[in-house]
Amino acid sequence: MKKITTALFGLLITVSAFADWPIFTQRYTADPYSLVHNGRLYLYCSHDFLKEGAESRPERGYFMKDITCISTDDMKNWTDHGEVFDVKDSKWGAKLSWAPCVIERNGKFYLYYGDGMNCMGVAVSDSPTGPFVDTNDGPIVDKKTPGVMEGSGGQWGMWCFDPGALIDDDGQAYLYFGGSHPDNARVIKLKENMIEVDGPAVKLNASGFFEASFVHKYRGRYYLSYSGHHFSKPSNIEYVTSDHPMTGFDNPGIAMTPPPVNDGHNHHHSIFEFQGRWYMAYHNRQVAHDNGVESQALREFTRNVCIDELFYNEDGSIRPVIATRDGVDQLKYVSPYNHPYRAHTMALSKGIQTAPNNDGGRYVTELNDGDWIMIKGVDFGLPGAARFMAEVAGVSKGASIDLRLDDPNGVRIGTCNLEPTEGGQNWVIQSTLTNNAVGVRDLFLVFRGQGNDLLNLNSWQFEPK
Ligand code: FUB
Repeated sequence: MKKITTALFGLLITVSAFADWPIFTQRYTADPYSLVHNGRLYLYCSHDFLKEGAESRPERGYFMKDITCISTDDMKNWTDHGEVFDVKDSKWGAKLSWAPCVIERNGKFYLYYGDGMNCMGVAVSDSPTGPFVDTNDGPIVDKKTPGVMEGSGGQWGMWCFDPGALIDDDGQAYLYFGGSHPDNARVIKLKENMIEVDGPAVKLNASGFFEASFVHKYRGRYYLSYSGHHFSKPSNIEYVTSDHPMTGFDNPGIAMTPPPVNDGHNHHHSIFEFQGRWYMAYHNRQVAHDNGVESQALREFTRNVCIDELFYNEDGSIRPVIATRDGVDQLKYVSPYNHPYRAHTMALSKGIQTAPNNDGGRYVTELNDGDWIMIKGVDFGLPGAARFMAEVAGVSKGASIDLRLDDPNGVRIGTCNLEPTEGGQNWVIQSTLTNNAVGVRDLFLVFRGQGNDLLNLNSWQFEPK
């Protein structure tokens, strides 16, 4: 938490402000891959977790079996779309889903994923939020695909994973991938159907390449960025550029040094433009520290996604991204009036989970006394809010929602004492009068009561004065 001084209606007041990095805290997420679609930014992430091993001890390893998707339209409040692809929906029987990449073509969304380090599959959906299903008879690329193993090197051999897709301006699609050694960076053409390759894989010149291929275009040039020099620490995000998508990559540069609170572990990223600004998404291990995962060896497998702004120099080179805890601007404020604001969109949270709703969205659940969600930059305006309404279900006796500004213990603008209700998804609206909710503030909904599972929250809204 840090103190900030802010000007509100001509008064200078000091408030405690929570930092907003990491950007998603309810589950562990990693390897963020960006997709901008219809004014929203989507991030597709490996869904890290600690697998329970012998004697109920967590096991070290990347056991991820599904892909988490989150999205935003303001860069601060993130909607939790849950897990949008599960390897059980791979017809050919992939066992793992690592480091996805998603791209849209003609209204369909294609999600490429690594079955560990062995090969890659592709799952398809009509919606950016899934469900994605892989109906192919086998992986789209594996070590038998022509060109994959040719000229490969390194003590661990080719890691056939970490896909990064690009559809070029002429419609030709490419898949970049590979890992473990500088000789293992590859690109392969995709057919128009996006689920088959077209010709052999081609080796790329990518100085210091280790893993995590990503390709974007800026001013007509191709930028191949990747996690590089992994074993001669630090593990930077490095890049090379070219005028051609398959050859001629050169002019190595550094796009980001290792982020803070990363414990010397891996680095992974994506680069994208959203509403006229450029950003890099990446991961570190902040949430694991916050959750008290004490062992550094285990924190390797409990990552969380982060975002910072990215700037180019005049000559097109990338200025190394600076990792900040609160450096990204909110692009628009949240309007609390006239429509329900879904509870699974938030900037920060404590102790909560989300679960799938009957209507295809998600609701906030697993609420115990003192848990909260924070919605950043709520514009109450003047004269402000008169009433708060919550769409709740499964309310236990004595449960309430405390409405606070800027901090879980900040100014209280109301308390919604809830009537008990039956059924986890029998939604009812309950409300309370509010006071002193004016201007732009961070809204904390703090859940109060005795025992576990106090209530489920589907949406909330205010009525103006
Ligand atoms: O998430 C598993 C692996 O960790 C990815 O495939 C690598 O890029 C590294 O981030």
